[in-house]
Amino acid sequence: MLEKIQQLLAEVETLQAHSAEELEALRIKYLSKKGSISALMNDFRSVPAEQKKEVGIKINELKTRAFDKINALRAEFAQTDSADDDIDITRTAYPTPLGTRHPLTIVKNEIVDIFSRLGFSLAEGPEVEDDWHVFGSMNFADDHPARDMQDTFFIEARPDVILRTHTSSVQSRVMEKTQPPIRIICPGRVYRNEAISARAHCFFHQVEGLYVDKEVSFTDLKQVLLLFAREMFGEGTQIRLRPSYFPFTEPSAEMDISCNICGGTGCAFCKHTGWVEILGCGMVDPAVLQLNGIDPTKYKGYAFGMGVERIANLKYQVKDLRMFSENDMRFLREFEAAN
Ligand code: 2NM
Repeated sequence: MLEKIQQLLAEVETLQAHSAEELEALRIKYLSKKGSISALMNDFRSVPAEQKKEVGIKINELKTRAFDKINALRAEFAQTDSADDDIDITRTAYPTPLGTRHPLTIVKNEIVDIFSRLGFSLAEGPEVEDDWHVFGSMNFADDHPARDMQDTFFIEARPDVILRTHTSSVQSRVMEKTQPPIRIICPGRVYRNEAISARAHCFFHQVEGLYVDKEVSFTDLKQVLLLFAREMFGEGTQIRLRPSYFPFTEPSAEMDISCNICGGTGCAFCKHTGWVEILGCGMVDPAVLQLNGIDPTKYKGYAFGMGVERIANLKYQVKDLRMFSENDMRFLREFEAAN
């Protein structure tokens, strides 16, 4: 019996395993209920009484050694395993997939591209603005409701620091330092203090255009906008202009396009009118030219502004405006092919 224990002790000292399976086989061979150490325990009953103490101590020693040895081998495996974790051999060899452009960026780029082809150049400016460039220079009366805290984000204790509510502030900044001809297209994010819902958000994106020169007419405006509508929504697109009011233009108009979902026959999207509104426009009020350092007796201008979300909705029928700012990958991946 003592010989058998001695032999197993020697065996245990030299154990080696090259895989988790081999290690498990060793555990079963030595330590399981049917293993060789358990077998020794069974034989223990037949050991003569005077030898029981010595044999008992030896079996326990063997059991501890076997246990420690197998645990030590397992620890070695755990270490080499975690080093291997850095290399995932199941991973594809192809390059990491490219990201996609945001739908609003795709639409904004398309709008800017169309106007660039008509000779408009890109102008951008700050989102954090002052009262003058957003309201004062744009002919907003001192008591105009847009100046109200209800509509505009103010910085506490700094009444002259606001978030722009339209990108006209960029056009003011260009006019105050450039003399005509001016032909610019101004895309950017704007902010309004509104409760967030499926139809409104506290920020959205605009593209505004401005053309100032010696001879600029409402007819020019109409023709440029017709061309834009057809480039954006297709050759068959019709436009119509309805009289409107803006503080910075006179006369002012809102432009509809024939509904590009039903083709003008009437559907839920166009509320069965066959037309959908896409932008506001007008002849720049001479007072605005004057306020921005341009002589209104020499120059005239037209301007227009549109919401990028609105155009994107028309192109992609996005039901909830919040989709544009939540960055849900399932939504964004829909536009993989669009750019
Ligand atoms: C709109 C509608 C109509 C506009 C006017 C000007 C400026 F700088 F000339 F005064 N910029 N943008 C304008 C005119 C914007 O957005 C719906």
